[in-house]
Amino acid sequence: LAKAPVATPQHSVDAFVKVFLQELNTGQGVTLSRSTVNDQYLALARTVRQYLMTRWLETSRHYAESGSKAIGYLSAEYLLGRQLGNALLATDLGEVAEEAMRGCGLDLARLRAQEVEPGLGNGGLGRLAACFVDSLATMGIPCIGYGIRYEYGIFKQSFVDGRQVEQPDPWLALGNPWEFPHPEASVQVNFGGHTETYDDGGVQRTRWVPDWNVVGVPYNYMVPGYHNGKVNTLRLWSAKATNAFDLALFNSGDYPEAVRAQTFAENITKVLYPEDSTPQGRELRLQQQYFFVACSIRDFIERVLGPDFDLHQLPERIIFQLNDTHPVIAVPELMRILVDERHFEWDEAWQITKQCFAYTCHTLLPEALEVWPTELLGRLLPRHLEIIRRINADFLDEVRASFPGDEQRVRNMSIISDDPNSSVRMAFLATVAGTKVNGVAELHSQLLADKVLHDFDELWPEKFTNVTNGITPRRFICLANPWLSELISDTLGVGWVTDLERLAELEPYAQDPDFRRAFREVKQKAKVHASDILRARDGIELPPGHLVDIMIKRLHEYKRQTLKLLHVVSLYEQVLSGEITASQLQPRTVIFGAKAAPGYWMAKEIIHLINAVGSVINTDPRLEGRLKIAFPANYNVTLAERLIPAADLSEQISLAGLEASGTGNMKLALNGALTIGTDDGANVEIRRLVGDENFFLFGLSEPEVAALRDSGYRPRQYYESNPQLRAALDLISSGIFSNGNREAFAPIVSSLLNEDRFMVLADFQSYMEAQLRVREAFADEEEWTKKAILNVARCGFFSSDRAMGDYLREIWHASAI
Ligand code: DL6
Repeated sequence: LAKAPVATPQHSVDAFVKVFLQELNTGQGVTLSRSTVNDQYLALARTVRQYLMTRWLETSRHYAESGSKAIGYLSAEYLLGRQLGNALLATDLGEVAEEAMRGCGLDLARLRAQEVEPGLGNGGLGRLAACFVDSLATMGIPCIGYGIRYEYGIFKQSFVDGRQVEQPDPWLALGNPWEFPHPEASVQVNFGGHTETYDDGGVQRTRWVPDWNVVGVPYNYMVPGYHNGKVNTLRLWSAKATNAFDLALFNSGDYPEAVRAQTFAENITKVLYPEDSTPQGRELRLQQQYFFVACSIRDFIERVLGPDFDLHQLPERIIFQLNDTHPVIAVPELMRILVDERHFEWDEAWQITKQCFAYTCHTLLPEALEVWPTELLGRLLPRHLEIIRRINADFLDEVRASFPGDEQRVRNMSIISDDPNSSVRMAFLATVAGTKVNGVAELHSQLLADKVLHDFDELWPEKFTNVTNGITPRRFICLANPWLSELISDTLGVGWVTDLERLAELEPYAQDPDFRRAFREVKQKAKVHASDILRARDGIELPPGHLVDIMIKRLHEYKRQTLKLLHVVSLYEQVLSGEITASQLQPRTVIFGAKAAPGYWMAKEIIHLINAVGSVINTDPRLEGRLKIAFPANYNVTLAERLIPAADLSEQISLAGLEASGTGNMKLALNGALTIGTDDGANVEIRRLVGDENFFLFGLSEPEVAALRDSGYRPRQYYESNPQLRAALDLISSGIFSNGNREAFAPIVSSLLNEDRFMVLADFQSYMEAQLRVREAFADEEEWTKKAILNVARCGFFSSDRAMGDYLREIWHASAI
């Protein structure tokens, strides 16, 4: 009995209602008649939790007993999205819950809407981590996702006079039924101080003498597998002060000083850094990184494996996947534990450590490759800096042995750089330590090996590999698009949800007029649903009959929201100048969803411009309502789930060679949107799979970009030689979008004309031509539908289950148990 977990409640409406009412009464302390929507949501979540609990306990027991190798996914971000719907889907309780709530006089959809999504990530990287843990649970792979329980997630965005305003996101304020705190399993994390050597029975050893510490409290989250009875764990760490406050100071009345230590410690997990390309708030960010990996490694070694485990066998039990460079400080941490605490010889410790890590790079932007000043690293983590120096010295010896006399190469590859100031290049450390280094799409992996980490590829070509990203079909098809799911299941049966390549069986149906009609009805329902959400959430109307053209992603110059905007402004200008009549416009609504990092001034100016253009064109009667911009604020996972199914056209228009992969491109294609895109990131693979005729390609290729840059790119030439482009830019400069103020958007225009780092002007003409092809294709409803169906049928490859299969085979060498 002591071993057996509680029995799962019955899968029936009556049983569900009973548990729900119990949760309401004993969990929330209210009766149904006096309960608020929040009470009801919390009780409902706790009810569904009960159905997962036995499976969770059983899964952990099974993993522990099997002694098999686990994946430790180390990620500073998990952009989870709402949990309730996913838990209902995984347990197949959707209909039971709906009926049970109806029986209680409640509306399930209303309760689901009460959930505040955990926005513990910035964008693609964090959402990818969430997709990966979902797939691993669904595939029955032992995995612990380790991360940070930020008290405030990604900021809430609103617009004031068209400008982005950021507010904190107190996502925990109304209670969080999905987490299980375990203060008894807390871990102490040290910082600062110095190192010293000492004599240990004739052996000289080094130890770290830190001068402050905090405690990491784990909060466990369930990660339910889809219909397989497995529930994995996501363990997020929260920082607490070791000594809550100084009682003497408190008694003396100096309250602020008495709680200073507490505030200081708890700041570590207070906020998610709203940056996805440049490290900011440097010291606190490094504290966050070390904090969560130190907690995670100690947790795995001491709690999961236990004190008697022989760490020589560690590589047989764990592989830590480094999700970008944020967790890379885990490498010297494991070395420190092995050498300083467990007294392994250095070389032996290094052999073990090297087998325990693999590294995924998610960027090609040089400014996004993290470097830490040695001054800061040495002050915060003095022992780790020493360890990094030794790893580097040994590594550079290896480089010298392989390339004798090539000191330039040695300098280029050194983990510690002196240019311009002494700093540690975390991507290099990860590459040296990792068993494998992977990029996230074919082109990205190739550019990593050929350019960003070229010297390393020459030294260790076998280390470099590609795993193209994927997305979970559970959230992004089943939950987001129940109408499409139903159509697919009615056509193919239900197995496709965990075997997405089976979507290929839809291919012949592209030729079937009845299926095409059904497919269009699905799109129509999704549009109506998205329209209802936008009306209620933002007061935005989606005009019926419009082509829904969607660009949803972080606001970044390299992603080129300005190119999309220039297209809209150019169409507007063509109508104003009489070059075309409004009736010649393909009725279209362009939906933007984008947050800008609060410190990224230019990105925020671009947001302002999008809103300014929107407010003018949306109200100009000369357009006859045929062109519209919709920019709902606070784009997040929940909104993505509503918008993606409604899209006709997916904008993936980054400058070639800069988007590592993209995953929105996959979600949109799998929901039957056609892509207009450059040959960048995973677009390359999407185009290859769906076929040229079902994809609108435009723009320079990556080698063309490099050649143009080398030959001296002069954006103004494009302005001078292309009347349509000039007219569009001049219209922005005219003040028409800024109440006559000609200076309002001058910085954007001037940056495009004089620098244009991301070659918007060079790609403008090609983009406009591709949009004309879109217009023509959309006019033929049957042909367009065929293309959309083929996009769905041919994109099964982009399931995160496939991506996990690739990692398991190529990198982790682990399997389901
Ligand atoms: O791999 C997930 C995601 C890619 O799809 C995007 O292309 C890429 O921009 C994003 N990278 C980041 C990290 N930036 N940095 N460092 O968010 O990763």
